[in-house]
Amino acid sequence: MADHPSDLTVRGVRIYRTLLDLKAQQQMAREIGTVVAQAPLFTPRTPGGRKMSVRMTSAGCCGWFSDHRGYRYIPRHPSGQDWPPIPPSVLAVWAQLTGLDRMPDCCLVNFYGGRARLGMHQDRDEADTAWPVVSVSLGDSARFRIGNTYRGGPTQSIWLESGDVAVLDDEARLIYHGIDRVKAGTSSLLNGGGRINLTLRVVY
Ligand code: MD3
Ligand code: FE
Repeated sequence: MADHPSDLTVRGVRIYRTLLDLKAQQQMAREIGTVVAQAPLFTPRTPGGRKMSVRMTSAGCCGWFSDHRGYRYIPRHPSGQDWPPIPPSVLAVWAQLTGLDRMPDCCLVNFYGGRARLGMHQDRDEADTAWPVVSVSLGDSARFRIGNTYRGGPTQSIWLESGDVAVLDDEARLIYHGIDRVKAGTSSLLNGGGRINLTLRVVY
């Protein structure tokens, strides 16, 4: 794979800067628009009862969900409809970067508008966390905070921009991470602004 000069690895998180050029970003944004039209964004609640500021939906055979009963994957959108299929352009990025024959079960779609943020957390709702996670950023730039495999301790922050793709595997797969803020007006990719992050996961 052609290396981009500004690609970098931070605490085991591999970041491919602008892996997607503008045309590829536009294509993916259109395909995610179709997903959102079929499976509208909703506002999950934390187990503590608070509304999350990030709105979410999913594609694939299951979708990530949260309410007072906890975090989990569910087989249908809260509307009762099936989750739409994961778009081919998204599966192609997974295949290219992981080299795996196994395709992801879930593409979680996170939408950040206004002051949305995501607190520091670990991703461990999947049955086997040995599988990698792939993350695609589209739209406005976001401050991504990378911590440690334990809660607390020193962190490092970087900006994720539209078209950047991150791969989380090995020790980075169980690292605490979060999004501190999104900078409005840094991208014109999405109509109405904001940021979309896609995370591809093997769940079962
Ligand atoms: C590190 N999403 O959906 S993407 C999430 O930008 C999530 O919406 C953020 O954290 C976002 O769970 C961060 C980068 C990312 C994604 C998944 C990871 C970093 C990760 C899984 C394990 C470790
Ligand atoms: Fe996460």
